[in-house]
Amino acid sequence: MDKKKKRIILIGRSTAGKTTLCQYISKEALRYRKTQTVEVLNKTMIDTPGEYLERTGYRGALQVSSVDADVIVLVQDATEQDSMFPPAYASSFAKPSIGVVTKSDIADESQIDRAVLHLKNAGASKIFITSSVDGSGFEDLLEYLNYD
Ligand SMILES: Nc1nc2c(ncn2[C@@H]2O[C@H](COP(=O)(O)OP(=O)(O)OP(=O)(O)O)[C@@H](O)[C@H]2O)c(=O)[nH]1
Ligand SMILES: [Mg+2]
Repeated sequence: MDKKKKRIILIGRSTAGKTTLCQYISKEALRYRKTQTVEVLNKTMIDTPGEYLERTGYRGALQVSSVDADVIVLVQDATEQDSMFPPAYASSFAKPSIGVVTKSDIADESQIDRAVLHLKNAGASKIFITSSVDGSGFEDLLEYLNYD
């Protein structure tokens, strides 16, 4: 029997690559479109605008939206020096949280290491290093989520 696909909510700053990640997972053509509001894609992915994390007054909206998810996915751009996630942010959701590093195709090893550290500090239990452009790192992630 197929294991049930995990419903995910993607959280990360603007331009982190959340929507692109959804497009890659859905096997859609990658097309830039700024996310303006919470969107449910393919019934399993809750995509959120980066502003909801960046503006502290909006963070409650992420908590509310996360109710429908099985897993919290914290998304960190490897080329981004800083992290928007407060320390132990993951523990504010009463759900498993994983981390996804994006843009590994344009980052060097030290940038990727730094992004992994940001996600560990945020409390991600498992971390996947991906590129939606060259498709690397998705095998493990999709297996974890019971996709395909
Ligand atoms: N090189 C590279 N570029 C990427 C990758 N993922 C996303 N991008 C680019 O990063 C930019 C922002 O990607 P989005 O997926 O729209 O970012 P987002 O996190 O959804 O941003 P908001 O909707 O504003 O919250 C786009 O120009 C993407 O093409 C990747 O893995 N590699
Ligand atoms: Mg988006």
